[in-house]
Amino acid sequence: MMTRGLPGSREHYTIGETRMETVDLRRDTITLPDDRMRREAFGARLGDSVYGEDPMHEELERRAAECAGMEEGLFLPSGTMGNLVCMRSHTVHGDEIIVEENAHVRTSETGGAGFVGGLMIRTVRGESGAPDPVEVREAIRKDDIHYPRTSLICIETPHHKYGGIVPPLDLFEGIKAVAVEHGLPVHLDGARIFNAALYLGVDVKTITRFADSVMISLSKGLGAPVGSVVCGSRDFMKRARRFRKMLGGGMRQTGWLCACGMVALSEENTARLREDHDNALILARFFAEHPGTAVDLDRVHTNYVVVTVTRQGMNAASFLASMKERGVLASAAGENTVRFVTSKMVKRADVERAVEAARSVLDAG
Ligand code: TLP
Repeated sequence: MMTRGLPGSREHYTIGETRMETVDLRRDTITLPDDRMRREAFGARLGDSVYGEDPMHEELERRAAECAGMEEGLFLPSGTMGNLVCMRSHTVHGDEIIVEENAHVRTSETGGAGFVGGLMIRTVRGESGAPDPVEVREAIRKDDIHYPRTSLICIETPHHKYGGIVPPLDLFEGIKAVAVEHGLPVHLDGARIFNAALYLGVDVKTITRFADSVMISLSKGLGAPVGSVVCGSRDFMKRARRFRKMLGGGMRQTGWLCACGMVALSEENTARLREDHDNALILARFFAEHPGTAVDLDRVHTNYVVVTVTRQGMNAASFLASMKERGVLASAAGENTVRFVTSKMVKRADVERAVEAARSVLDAG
């Protein structure tokens, strides 16, 4: 049975007399601010950030720009708004943008690029997380009165829909070269770019050098309660700042949130993501070895594990329901596919409990 815990605490479930915390492996957006974030947030000096008067807001934007190796940063309430502000700031109404077919900006942002941005989306498929640069080149419109104008190329890392995989950097390099050749900018959805950097063993700047703007989420694996930052050149940011305001993203006393964002971007906090990757590998290896499930270990790059349920008579829904009865939550990613996402809300002991729960579900007669 599931019972609600105290505000800010994790859900609990009970088996007989034993009360245990739920192991929540559905998403990394469930992360709660830690003690350090809470302390820094309540200690922050505040001001009206729309007028540049909130000290912590200014500091966070500077720090984000430094991480991305770009001129300026901008704090926004969400990644969705960050991507939209960037897409719109690079383009004008009626333009076309080139996007990987399953990119988050196309599949999961409520069609904002079209509805709000007035943009057409042209897709190119790239199972390794990014399309082949040759296909990107072919997708760029010729100068013809019948066609919309291609004005932006979007890339994403890690790729959410493909299970947190990190596309090889040489694909980004090739796409950037095509973009330069055609005088087009590149926007990078780097919601989890610190996970990508960790996987590649490089710093964030090594990835962002193939982009003209980047969106980085603070509220996923990095654990801040709210917010994202976008970074780019000074000129670009001038336009982005106007679009943020237009979309209602001028949030006044943001210092509380930005103080959490500063902790999120600290070296200690970004380095902690390694625990999430290690925990994901423990889960992945179990499911790869168990005869009732399959995992492509070559596609476990970050904190996501995509598992195919192959056991006779079981599908994603029935597997997840049995896991839930044992206090472990994950998400369906298809008829027979489930997704586990590790985060700082899930410790090593929780991962071991999840493995035991899965073993008992899969081995049950
Ligand atoms: N992804 C969410 C859902 O929207 C699917 C999640 O649960 O992970 N880019 C990428 C790659 C993302 O995964 C997300 C969020 C966003 C952008 C949007 O960020 P928010 O949720 O802050 O608007």
